[in-house]
Amino acid sequence: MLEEELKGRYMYIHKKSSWDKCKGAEITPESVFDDRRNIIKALGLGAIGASIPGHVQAGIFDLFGEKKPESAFITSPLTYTTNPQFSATGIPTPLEKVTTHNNFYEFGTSKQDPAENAQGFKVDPWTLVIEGEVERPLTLDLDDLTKLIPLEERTYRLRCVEAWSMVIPWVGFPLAALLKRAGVTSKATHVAFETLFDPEQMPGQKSRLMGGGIHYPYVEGLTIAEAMNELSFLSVGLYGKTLPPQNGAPIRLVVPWKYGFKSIKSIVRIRVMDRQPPTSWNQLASHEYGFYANVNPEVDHPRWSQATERRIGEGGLFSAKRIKTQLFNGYAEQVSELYRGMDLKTNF
Ligand SMILES: Nc1nc2c(c(=O)[nH]1)N[C@H]1C(S)=C(S)[C@@H](COP(=O)(O)O)O[C@H]1N2
Ligand SMILES: [Mo]
Repeated sequence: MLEEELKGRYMYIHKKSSWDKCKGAEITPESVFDDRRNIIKALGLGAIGASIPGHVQAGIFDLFGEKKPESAFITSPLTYTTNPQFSATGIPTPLEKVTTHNNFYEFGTSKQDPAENAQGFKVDPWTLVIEGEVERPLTLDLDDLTKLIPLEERTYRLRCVEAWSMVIPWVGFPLAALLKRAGVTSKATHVAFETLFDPEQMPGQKSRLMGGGIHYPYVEGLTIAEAMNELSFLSVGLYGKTLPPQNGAPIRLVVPWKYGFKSIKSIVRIRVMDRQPPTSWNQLASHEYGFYANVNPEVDHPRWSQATERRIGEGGLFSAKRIKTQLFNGYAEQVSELYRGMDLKTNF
């Protein structure tokens, strides 16, 4: 663990900022969390997640006196082709980690909250609208999300601004394919995204404390060039099946060269705009989270270093593997052109 990071945490404890992104798992010692999972494994129950029948899972949560989901969310197999052009080097993070170590503040701010609180999330019916500076506004239902555009699998690295990372096999389609269907007008400069607002289903939207102080709905944005880049991806699944709610069911953005907070979950609106839209983390703490949010080991977060990252699921029980963070999360070849001549220190 880096000294700078520890200092960040220490400072947090004293500052008690409601917007500290590192409060979740970073304050819950990973060893305690892993310990709990090993107890689950020792019981022979396997992974916590969508693959476990609801009653068994409810039993697991019972064991730890935690909130019981009514029944586990059901994920279904998808039909897709694998795109070998986008297969990240590195071992894919185990499904069990991908689905139990999440940031989805609508369901609580600790890493295990989304898996515990989102199992009853309803994605059917779902409506996603594509509107604004487009020639043909679209209204898609749940079925359209997996049928409109051929699905492909791409394995991407995901680097959270909190300095942890994963390697995830997503299933989905390029954002550009959807935008081309809608026909972006010549006025378009940016694309705005919005998560569902439904406080009845999302407890974090009901309480400022549980929702981490974010002003909901969660919103994000990209420039039109970023949105049209071949890497920008709309994911409807992972590990070959539809997305579990904790990962952003039924559709979420994946922008692998940017910090994870750009990869907005459970999207209901995509609005093509003629100006830069507001974004949730920037609204909350503009000196810490910029609009661009490009992964950059040379531009530190004001409270911790971004030079290295902790690969979730690799390393031992008490130590996780730390690796060097790469510029644009290792996707410089595909995206550096987008930022040519730009000062990445001021445009962070
Ligand atoms: N709506 C919404 N989307 C969100 C978040 C959130 O809190 N709410 N967290 C973001 C952050 S900080 C990260 S790191 C990724 C995590 O995605 P994962 O849980 O699927 O790994 O989701 C992003 N998308
Ligand atoms: Mo994140």
